[in-house]
Amino acid sequence: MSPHTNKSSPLQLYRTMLTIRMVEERLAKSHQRGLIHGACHTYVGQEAIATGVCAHLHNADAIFSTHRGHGHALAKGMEPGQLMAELFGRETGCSRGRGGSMHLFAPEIGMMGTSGIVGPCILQAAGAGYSSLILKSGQVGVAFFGDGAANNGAFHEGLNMASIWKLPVLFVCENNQFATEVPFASVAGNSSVAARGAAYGMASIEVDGNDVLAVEAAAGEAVTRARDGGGPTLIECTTYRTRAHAEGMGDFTYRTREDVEQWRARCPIARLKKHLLEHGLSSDAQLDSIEQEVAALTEAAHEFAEKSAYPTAESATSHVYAVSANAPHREAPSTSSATREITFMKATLEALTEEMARNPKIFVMGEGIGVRGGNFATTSGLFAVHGAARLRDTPICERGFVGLAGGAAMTGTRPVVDFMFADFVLDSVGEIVNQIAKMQYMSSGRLKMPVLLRGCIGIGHAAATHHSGSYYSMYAHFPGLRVVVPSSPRDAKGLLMTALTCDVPVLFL
Ligand SMILES: Cc1ncc(C[n+]2csc(CCOP(=O)(O)OP(=O)(O)O)c2C)c(N)n1
Ligand SMILES: [Mg+2]
Repeated sequence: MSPHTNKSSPLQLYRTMLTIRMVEERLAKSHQRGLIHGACHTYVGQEAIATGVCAHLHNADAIFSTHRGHGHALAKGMEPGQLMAELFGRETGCSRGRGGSMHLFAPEIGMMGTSGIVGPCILQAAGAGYSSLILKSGQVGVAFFGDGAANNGAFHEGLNMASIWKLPVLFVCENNQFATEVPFASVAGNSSVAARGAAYGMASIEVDGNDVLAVEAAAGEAVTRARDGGGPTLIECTTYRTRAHAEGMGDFTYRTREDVEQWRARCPIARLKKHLLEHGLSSDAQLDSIEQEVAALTEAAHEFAEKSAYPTAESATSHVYAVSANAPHREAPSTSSATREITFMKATLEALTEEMARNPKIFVMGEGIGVRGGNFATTSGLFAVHGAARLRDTPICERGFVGLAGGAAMTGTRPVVDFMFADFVLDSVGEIVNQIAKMQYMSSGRLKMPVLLRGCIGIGHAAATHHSGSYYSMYAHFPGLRVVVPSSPRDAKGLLMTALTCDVPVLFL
C-alpha cells in the first residue's frame, strides 16, 4: 500500500477487508493441501475490526495481537506473500519461517507480534503506551484480543495500569462470542466487556464489529483521545467467526449450521459493498475491478510463498540472544586506589544512579520504589531526581507490570522491574519465559529485549518461606534469559551496569 493511500476512505476499507478475506480463504485451501505446518486460525467474518482500527494507525503505532492475527498483520500493512510464506514455514515469511500462524512479526510496520498465549498482548500494548509516555513520541499502542482474553488476569491488570497512568492505548476486544467452543455468556458474570472498561475508569464503547464504518469511527475517536493525552479506550466489537476455531477443527458440536449461516448473511464486506452502491460512492464496475485486483494479488502472494525456500537448519538456533549481547566495553574500575567497603545495595544503587542519569530511556517499576526508594533502598533518592514516570510505583500485579515492561522494551525504552521480594517473580513467570525470553528469537532478532528484572536474595532475616526464596537455578534453564547472581559488591556494580547497557533480558538477583 502506498504511504499516500488514505486508509480510511471507504474504498480502501473495502479493499483491505477483501484482501483479508481472500488471503484467508486461500490459506484455508492451503491448509487442506498440507502446505501449512501447525495451526491456522482464520479471521473470516471479523475483517471489519482490524480494518477499521488500523485505518487510523501509522507505522510508528504499535499493534499487538493474538493467535487469530492474520487480519491484524494485513490491515497494518504486511504484504500477503510474507504472511503466507510464514504459514508455509518459508524463510521469506514475516518471522523468517520460525513462527507460523501464531507468531507473526513485522516491527518495521509496527506489527509487534502475535502470541500463542492468550492475554500478554494486552500488557504489551500498555507497555507501548508507557514507552510513548517516556519518549513523548505520540505513538499509540493497540491490543487486539478475543472475548476469552477478557477473562484473563492480563486484561484486568493491563486495563488498570493503563487507566491509572492514562496511557495512549486502545484495547480492542473482538467478541466473537466463543473461546474455542465455550460461549462467552457461560463464562462471564457480566457479559458486557465494555462495562469492564468503565469499571476501570476508562472510556469504553460497544460497537457492531461487522460494520466497518462504525468501527472506523470509534477507533478514530479513541486514537485522537490517546494522542491528545486523554488516556486509553476499550472498544468491544461484537462479531462472529464464520469458520471453525482453527482449520481442520470440527464446528458443530457447540453451535448450529443455522447460527453460522445467519452470521454469514451479516458479512461485513457485503455490507460495505451495499452501502457503497446505495450511496453512489462506487459502482459495480469499480468494485469488480478491486475484486479482480485483490484476487490477482492473492494468487501472486501464494505463488511467491510456495516457491520460497525453507530456512536452513543452521539458522534454527540463531537470535536466541542478541548478537550484541555484551555491553560496550568499559574500563574496569581501578584497583590501585584505596578500596571502599560498601554493601551490595549501595553498589547497585550507584550503578542505577549513573545509568539513569546517562540514559533517559531507563525507567523503574515496582511496589514502593518511588518516594519510598524501594523495599531494600534499591532506588533511594532517585524519585526526587527523575520523578514519577521514571520511578513508577505500581499496583500489586507482578504479571501485569512485567508484561508491560516487555512491551515497553519492544518499543524503545529500557525498563527495570524491581521486585519487592524475589519470591514474587514467580507470579510473572509466564511473561518472563514465554514473552520476554523468547521475543528476540520469535522476531528473528528484529526486536531487542533490554529488560532488567531484579530482586534481593539472601536477605537474612526471619521472613520465612514466602519471602526468602531465590530460585535462580530454575531461571537459568530458560534460553534467551541471562541470570546474574554477583558474589561481591564490586561485581554487582559492574554487572548491573552491563545489564543496563546490553540488549538481552537479565534477571539480576
Ligand atoms: C493462556 C492460554 N490458555 C489457553 C490457550 C488455548 N487457547 C487458544 S485460543 C483459545 C480461545 C481464545 O478465545 P478468544 O480469546 O475469545 O479468541 P478467539 O479464538 O475467539 O478469537 C484458547 C483457550 C492459550 N492459547 N493461552
Ligand atoms: Mg472469542
